[in-house]
Amino acid sequence: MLKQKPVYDAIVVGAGFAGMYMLYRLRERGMRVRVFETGTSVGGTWYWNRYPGARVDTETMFYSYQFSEELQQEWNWPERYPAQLDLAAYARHVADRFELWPDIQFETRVSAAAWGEDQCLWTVQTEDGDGAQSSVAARYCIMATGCLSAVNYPKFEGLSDFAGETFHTAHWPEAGADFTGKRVAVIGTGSSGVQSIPVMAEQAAHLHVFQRTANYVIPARNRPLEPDEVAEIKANYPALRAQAKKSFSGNDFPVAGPSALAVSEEERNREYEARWTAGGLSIMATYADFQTSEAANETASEFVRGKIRQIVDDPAVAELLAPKQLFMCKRLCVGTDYYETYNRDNVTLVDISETPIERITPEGVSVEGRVYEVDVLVLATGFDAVTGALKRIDISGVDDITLREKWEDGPKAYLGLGISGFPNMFTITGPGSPSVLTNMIPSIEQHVEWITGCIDHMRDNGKTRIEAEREAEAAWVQHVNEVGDLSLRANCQSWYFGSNIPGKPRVVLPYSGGFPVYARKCEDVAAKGYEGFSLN
Ligand code: NA7
Repeated sequence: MLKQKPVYDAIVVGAGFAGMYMLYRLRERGMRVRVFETGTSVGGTWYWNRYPGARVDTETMFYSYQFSEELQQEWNWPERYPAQLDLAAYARHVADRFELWPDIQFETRVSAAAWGEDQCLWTVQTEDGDGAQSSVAARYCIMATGCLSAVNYPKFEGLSDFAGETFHTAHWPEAGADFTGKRVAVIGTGSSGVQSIPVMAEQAAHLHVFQRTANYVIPARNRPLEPDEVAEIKANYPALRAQAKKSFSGNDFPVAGPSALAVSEEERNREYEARWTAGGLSIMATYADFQTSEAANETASEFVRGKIRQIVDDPAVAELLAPKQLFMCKRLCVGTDYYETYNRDNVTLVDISETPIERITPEGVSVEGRVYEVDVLVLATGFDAVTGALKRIDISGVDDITLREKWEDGPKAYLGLGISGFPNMFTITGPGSPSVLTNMIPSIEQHVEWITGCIDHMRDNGKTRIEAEREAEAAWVQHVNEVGDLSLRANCQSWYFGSNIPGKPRVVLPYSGGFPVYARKCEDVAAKGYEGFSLN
């Protein structure tokens, strides 16, 4: 079927943790691979999100690659939740260690990708930093574009008229920003706002926080890692990693029991208290019925609200900070001194839940006819999650159908790995895979290894074209929606469902059946000769 030898065997879009590992795996097989990356270095999310206080909120001994025993033994994480700088350094170390640099072209944005049926090739168009365009062809096009990479710039009227400096947490300048003595407004109280607000409050003359929805924030309890605990984890890495893969989120958080309602209030609160004291995300695994029983969920919600009331001095402010939605409806946040920050004299919480921001004026932020005058505007407004980065590229498949047209009513993809009508294109942690509901790096590894196995199978069987079948895709999308709708999360407004982006169709983006079930399904599909894909 192949009429022309492609320039590359595979093009990988993005040099974050997914793109780097994909490059490593394919190159190991002797494939000619080119990676295109908009940034100037590797790391993806951990390259762009340089806002003050940015750090991972998954324990980093486990938020790291496991494909190389040498790598996981030699790298030393300094803290329980390393900062963005440490994660970016780790990404660069991986690129050094596996000599990935020569195959990555930086400051190059992929603007379009078109499938050519005649030659069974993708033609990928790129733009460099000066706007110069070029195109290259490849047999496979692998999207390692990230789930949280397409920045959400809200369309506030007057935003471009603002006279001061404007920053977005997900697109922070490399040189940093100094807020000393400045009046700062931050819009958004998701994970990025939660992490940056306490740090900015320490610098700013005054910080106004504009909150549309209060979130649940669990203390991180970040600290340096002790040599003993590092040694113990490293000595037991294979077993610990294997155990984590058996858990819903790939994190191995201990579950205290099947139901929060099956134990006494005293026992329940003891369990919540222990996890609050230990810090981090493990509280979300306390009881297995948080996503199925509103009453069970309410026990955790009320526990956190109680903590907020204890920490925050002003009862009116505490009430505004107390979330109204279900626990874990939106992504649980992990912070350091988040609620304590609202006790500072230089921090003001502005509730915009009922009265949205009217406009940005040259002087500041206007709400209910009052202008909050500031020197700096920080947008902590998140991402067009999961599908945004893919839809921002002009992707056209069989019969010139575009991905944007195909996904007009929401993404349709088979296992979040392949898309019918878009042969030889793979998406790493695409829509309909567990992705953002799990520890991302193990999920990335599982996808990269599956794609590599699939490409091996194609090569070994003399195949050059693979496409997800429409029926298999439709059945998987239906399953993703059915499982997603079972969870209480489905009743909330969140980026998991696209509801943070005006006009984005409301559909279930990640698969909520859990990592083990999903990984088994992928293995099963492969074992059955890539069931649901047509191979030619
Ligand atoms: P998130 O979690 O999407 O948070 C964005 C925040 O910005 C959230 O509080 C939003 O309120 C708020 N927002 C967004 N648009 C507006 C407008 N137009 N007006 C007022 N407020 C707005 O993004 P993050 O970057 O914090 O975190 C993303 C993920 O990174 C996180 O979940 C972790 O997985 C790591 P809303 O809740 O929509 O009412």
